[in-house]
Amino acid sequence: MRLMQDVLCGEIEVEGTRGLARQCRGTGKQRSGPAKRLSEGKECERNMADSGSRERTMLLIKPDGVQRGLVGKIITRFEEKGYLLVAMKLTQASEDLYREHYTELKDEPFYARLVKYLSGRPVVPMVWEGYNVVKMTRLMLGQTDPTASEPGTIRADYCIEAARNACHGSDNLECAKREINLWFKPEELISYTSCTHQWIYDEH
Ligand code: IDP
Ligand code: MG
Repeated sequence: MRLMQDVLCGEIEVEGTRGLARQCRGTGKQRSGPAKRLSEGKECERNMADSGSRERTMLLIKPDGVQRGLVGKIITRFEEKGYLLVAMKLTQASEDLYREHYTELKDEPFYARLVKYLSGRPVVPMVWEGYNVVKMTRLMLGQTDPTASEPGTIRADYCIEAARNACHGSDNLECAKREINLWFKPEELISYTSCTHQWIYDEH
């Protein structure tokens, strides 16, 4: 399958996301309780260095999204936008993995409940690639609280509560790199060029 695609489209090997300077953890993200945090929605605008059409982000369809049959609908939004799927699997992750994934939230009152909710349940982690994909994914998801999200976003269209908001998207490039490494082995990331690339990007 991959060989066929390489022949048809021309393989371009790109490993990981470019332009990463710091780890996600320890970037001084300040939190002062759920009410303020839910209205922030700005952290994804940090460190948006332009890494071109090969920028990558981590998207995770959470247990509620899987159980409610939203996997196909969510994937379709990213495909129709023009982003490239470079990794995906159905899996059940451990508490330890979620503690690591959400380490910056460990002091939040909802942290233990969040980790327990997610652990051992079917979820679909994915990696998507494309220009400005980290920031655009956050915009496509909407706010953490679905009631604060704009209609047309995934969380506004499909969800009601923050604790059941269907999917996770990386906050910024550093987070994206850390999360991709946490959820996927290097060999699970497929580097290729879509036949549609030239119809999506004006690159020479
Ligand atoms: P994000 O997913 O929009 O980036 P974060 O602040 O990183 O939001 O929080 C991670 C997840 O924790 C959220 O997606 C949501 O499921 C859950 N969460 C966030 N705030 C609350 C809350 O106030 N009550 C319950 N769950 C919350
Ligand atoms: Mg987050």
